[in-house]
Amino acid sequence: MPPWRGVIREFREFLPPTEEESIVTLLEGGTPLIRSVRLRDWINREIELYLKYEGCNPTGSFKDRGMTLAVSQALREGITAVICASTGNTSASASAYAARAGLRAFVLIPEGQIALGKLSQAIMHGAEVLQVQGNFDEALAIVKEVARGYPVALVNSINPYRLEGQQTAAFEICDQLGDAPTYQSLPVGNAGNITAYWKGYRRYREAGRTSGLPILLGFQAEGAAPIVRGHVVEHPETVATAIRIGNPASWQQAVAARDESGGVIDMVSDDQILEAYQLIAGLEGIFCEPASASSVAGVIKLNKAGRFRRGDRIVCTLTGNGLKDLDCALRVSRRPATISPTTEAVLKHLRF
Ligand code: AN7
Repeated sequence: MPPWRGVIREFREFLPPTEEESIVTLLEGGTPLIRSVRLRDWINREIELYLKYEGCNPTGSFKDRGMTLAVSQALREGITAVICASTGNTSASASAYAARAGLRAFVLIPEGQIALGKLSQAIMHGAEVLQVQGNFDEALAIVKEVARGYPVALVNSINPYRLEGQQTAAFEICDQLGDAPTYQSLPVGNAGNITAYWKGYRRYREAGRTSGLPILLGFQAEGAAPIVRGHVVEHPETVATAIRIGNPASWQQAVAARDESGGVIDMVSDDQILEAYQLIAGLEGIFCEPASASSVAGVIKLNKAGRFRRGDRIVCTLTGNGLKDLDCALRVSRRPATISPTTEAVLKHLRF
């Protein structure tokens, strides 16, 4: 097999054209679709469960799929700076792709509310990071205004190139499974990704690459569930900081995608998210971040309500890498024992 060339080159026929010289890529995409056995057995032995591990992207999240298109487009238009508001992953991705392209990056993040791994990424890639004393929704409103008046490309998912690129995860899942799954489960924050997946599944179906479409399942955190509750949440709160969003930019598109697919957007509690987070790591050897685990937490919730039938193929997308948020991992885990440097002390702990 030839080496992977990044999503713009791999899926050229399905994406807006980009000339070779303006492609900015870190060879994103091509992430594994891992068949779950132990977690599947824990949930329901009659279903098929697959985990699309987007934490394997170059900056550790699915955002890279859209950022390669958005930053390539900015370069093509001769724009020399990008800007975004972010709960963390968008800022990490925008900073990395801007560094690669030689563009300036400005990122606005809610103060004290993003995982340290993501903040470290933005800083390391040389972005100008501004911590806003407010939440993501407030930061997004500001960057939209700035981008309207100044020569800077807005690279949040309201930039249409972002969603074009993020469709490629759906393409890959269809290629990996040989057809569309029965269900596609995703975390929902700003609601761009679920919108992009639906676009991608539809596009592949129209091109005759699949025989049908999946039913979409989207999950918000209970403390940040505007779509489920039907109103803006002024003060969103959740352990899953990536989806701590009270007024999603792609709200209407996500609702349309949900309805067209015959699916649901539901919510899961922080406890359910953290349970799934630990199960995925402990039963499958896959470390994802808390927000990502909401896709599995939601499937566990719906399974208990009797939603699934024998043979259903369910894909849960694990949107980001667990290494980004080590504080959370250590908070929910037992600390290792400290022992004296003797075989005897080790054996005492092994309890054979
Ligand atoms: C790991 O980085 O909004 O519903 O600013 O980082 O498309 O917003 C991140 C969102 C899911 C939700 N999982 O996706 C940001 C940001 C992870 C995320 C989502 C995000 P959308």
